Amino acid sequence: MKVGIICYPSYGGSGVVATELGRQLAARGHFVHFISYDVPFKLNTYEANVTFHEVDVPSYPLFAYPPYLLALANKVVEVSRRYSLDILHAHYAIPHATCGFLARELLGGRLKVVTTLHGTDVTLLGSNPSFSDIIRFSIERSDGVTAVSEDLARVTRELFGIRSHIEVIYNFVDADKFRRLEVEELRRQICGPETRVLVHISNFRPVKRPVAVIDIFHAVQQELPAVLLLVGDGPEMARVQQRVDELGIAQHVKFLGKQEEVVEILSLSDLMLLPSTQESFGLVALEAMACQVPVIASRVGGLPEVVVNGRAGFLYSPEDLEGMAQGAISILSDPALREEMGLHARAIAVEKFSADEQVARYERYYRHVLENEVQA
Ligand code: GMT
Repeated sequence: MKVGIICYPSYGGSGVVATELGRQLAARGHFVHFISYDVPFKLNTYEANVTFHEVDVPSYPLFAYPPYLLALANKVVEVSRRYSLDILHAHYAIPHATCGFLARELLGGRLKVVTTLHGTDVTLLGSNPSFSDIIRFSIERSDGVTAVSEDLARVTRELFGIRSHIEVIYNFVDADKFRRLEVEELRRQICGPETRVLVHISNFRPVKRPVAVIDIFHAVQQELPAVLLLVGDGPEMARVQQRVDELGIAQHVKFLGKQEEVVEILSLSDLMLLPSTQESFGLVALEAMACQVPVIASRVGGLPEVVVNGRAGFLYSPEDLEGMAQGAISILSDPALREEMGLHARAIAVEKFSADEQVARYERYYRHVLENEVQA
């Protein structure tokens, strides 16, 4: 198949999933065309069967806001004509599903559009009156719609009253790449043998609650020798730094900034903290699990489908920071429990969320859409 993929190229789960899906499809012999304003950050090397097409938005004195959607749709049409795309896979509803609709109209219907909903496109933007109608319209006009968890499919149906089928295809992890590495030497450089290593990886948006991460860590660190690795950057970073200073724990918190590769960091880690207010799936939790890192997380959205409570970590209501700290302490103070949970977490990642299985499901779904077999 010839597949166009439109996604956000910067840091963020939807871009990571879209890029990894494209690479896996290309490895299976499909021709994949990424179309975006920049090269997706995980697409950092030559890949057979993969082409990137950059969208340029011309500046013009009348454009207070550059019309990216229009330039993107125009580029999709151009690429589709040149390479005879079969499928356009839009990751994230805004503006990509809308772009799919526009491009298909411009091509007189000669393109099938599959939209994958990733979470905040529905849960945050979907309830914003500035976008809700266009999101509903774009979802309803897609030829096929997938969601990354059962919970997200349910929320989408409830929020928009959508009655057509939404196919749930879970996010996935390359379990050969995401595996626990031997990093004892590196770990020795970071902390002493008794020190526990906690990690939080995100884009530091309010929905991730990185300030709560600091509070949970502080409670843990009062009971056990511990360090916290913070990976990523974003709008909450200044508040995070302020909280670290207020609590006087700067020497225990390491700011690592944005990192392209996190397998080594996860391999150093004993526990991940993810106290988000909302999480449609929690890709970063799955990556941690694949590296045998148990997860303490909020019982929200799709997280219970990923972090199996009591096996891969513990889930709490998002307000229950005290519970999260106690859960972290119980895992970190019992090496056998930590090890056992790590192994369970890896087993769940491999058995339920393997790239092979989920990518094959996307392939099957594309074929259904191409054959017009999408259930109404
Ligand atoms: O989590 C983010 O801030 C980024 C966002 C995105 O769209 O890139 O992530 C969403 O999509 C990811 C990939 O499907 C999911 O793993 C995340 O759970 C989801 N984030 C939220 O629902 C908050």
